[in-house]
Amino acid sequence: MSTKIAWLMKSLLLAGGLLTGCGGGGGGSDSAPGTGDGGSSGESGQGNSPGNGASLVPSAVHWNFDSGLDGWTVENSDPLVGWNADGSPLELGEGESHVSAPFSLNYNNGVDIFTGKGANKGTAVSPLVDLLSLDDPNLTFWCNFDSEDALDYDLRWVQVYSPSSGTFHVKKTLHTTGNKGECSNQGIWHTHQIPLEKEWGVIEVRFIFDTVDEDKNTGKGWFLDDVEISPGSF
Ligand SMILES: [Ca+2]
Ligand SMILES: [Ca+2]
Ligand SMILES: [Ca+2]
Repeated sequence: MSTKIAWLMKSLLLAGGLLTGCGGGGGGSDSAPGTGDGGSSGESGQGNSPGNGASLVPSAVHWNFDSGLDGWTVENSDPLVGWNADGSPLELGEGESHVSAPFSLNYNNGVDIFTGKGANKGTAVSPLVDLLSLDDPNLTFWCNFDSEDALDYDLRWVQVYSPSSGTFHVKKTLHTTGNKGECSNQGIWHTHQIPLEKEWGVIEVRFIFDTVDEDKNTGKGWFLDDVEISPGSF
């Protein structure tokens, strides 16, 4: 059974509430424009504190956002639009705005990404995760979006960052134009898998959305669910 199929099967179990905990799956990496800040101020979370206020997840982890932000912190440029763990808007594409019910991590105001006050931007930051105990770790997540089909607007990035060293291990651009690339399935839930390296040690995952301007912000935004860091083997 391929890793992809195994991941999809596991995710279906997760979506059905038959399994809780962790799992793994798929990706790549490339460059992204400077989005170096975003912060990792502490919130609730699992594990011991690494000393900077953020929670430390000691090993494999799965975030379904069904009871809230699961320790993730968010920073939004405009209080009218931003990252939340919620079920609004409920519908997305031909389906719902979550994979595992009832919530996903999503960037919008419950309707769209328009504020009437210009551009808006937000960063969602995971709790710290220690990769050292994980063999062939992967970051896997379900993704869906409804936004401007453009290379320069309604931008989406995923990053993997080590706060202790200030190192970006992954800066991956997910926005494309013309339905190209691995994240071209607008309105359709799909998975991404990004290989990590245990030697990176303690890392955090960041999702960043930036409208860049106030035009064509009638889309519902960006949606993520069942984000997971886990060993590569099944
Ligand atoms: Ca929302
Ligand atoms: Ca969920
Ligand atoms: Ca736009």
